[in-house]
Amino acid sequence: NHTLTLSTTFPPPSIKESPFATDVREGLSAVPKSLSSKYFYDDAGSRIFQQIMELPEYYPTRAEMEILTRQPADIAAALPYRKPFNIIELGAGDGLKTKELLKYLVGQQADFTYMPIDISGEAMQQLEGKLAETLPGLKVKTLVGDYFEVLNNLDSDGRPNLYLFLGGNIGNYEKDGAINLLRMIRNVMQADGRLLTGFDLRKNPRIIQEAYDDAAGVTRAFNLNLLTRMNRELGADFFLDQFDFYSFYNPRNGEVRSMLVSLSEQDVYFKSLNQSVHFQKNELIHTELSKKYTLTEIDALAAESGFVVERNFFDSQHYFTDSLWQCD
Ligand code: AVJ
Repeated sequence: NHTLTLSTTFPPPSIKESPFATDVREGLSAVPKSLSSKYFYDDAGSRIFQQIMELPEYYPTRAEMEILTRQPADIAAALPYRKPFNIIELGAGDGLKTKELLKYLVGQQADFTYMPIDISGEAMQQLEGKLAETLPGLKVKTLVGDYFEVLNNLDSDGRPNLYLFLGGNIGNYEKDGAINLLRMIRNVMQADGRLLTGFDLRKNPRIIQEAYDDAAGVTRAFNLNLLTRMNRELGADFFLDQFDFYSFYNPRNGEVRSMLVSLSEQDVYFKSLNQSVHFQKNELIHTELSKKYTLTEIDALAAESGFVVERNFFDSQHYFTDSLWQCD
């Protein structure tokens, strides 16, 4: 007696699905619904993010740029390196801010190799080209892939490493995720290693609220682009006018939460998942956490991940810090 068992989903998810498809399927069947903010950054989303960084309300990029432009000498002097070292940057992106620090170090004839890591091969090629043009004396070794894999297979040539995690990207992680990532860095780090991480700080709540709900609606477009991306990459049939964008800052815990709101009860069909997702009227899709830290929270996070804060580098308004950590 032979029984043939047929898979109820075709194609089988384990074989055909992209990580994006899996995460969307899981995120939109969960209660409450959520999507990871890392999926904001397709080509269109990366262009919208460039526009966000130029908004009058969006202060973090300018604040960190000020730190790296005005204090590269202080940052360099705080490093214990008098011999060749590496600068390993997680999520380098366009590398515009880092260039200020690199420029200073090249001018000082510091002996180091810059190793930017990014998931996007295209971004790394562009960065390499741009650096070859503007800082021809700089030694660059680009690394393409997932942080975890690249860091665990990295050959630092026996040199001490300065790890950079700039831009306030740490703010997108929930507490456990942030500790996991920082411990992973701690595990690959030697005693003479250092970590420089960007944290957006608590400030007047109105300033933060407006940075994440700008008047021109660019942040709104950034969020709605997730629906466009699912339409294109997963064959979904989202109508963008059936969703609203909402974000709010809670000054009691420092969390900006962004979300999409379904404006009607509706079903959205995903062709490539062969599945529909039901939305109640006013149901939410959580899209992003952007956590704002106190200095006390930064100390605690360092301690929980095996580090101590050596020094904070602030902008003139104390909106942001690039926090230099060493192993505890
Ligand atoms: C790139 C993660 C630092 O959280 O401020 C900007 C992304 N989201 N506006 C941030 C973002 C909405 C940004 N980071």
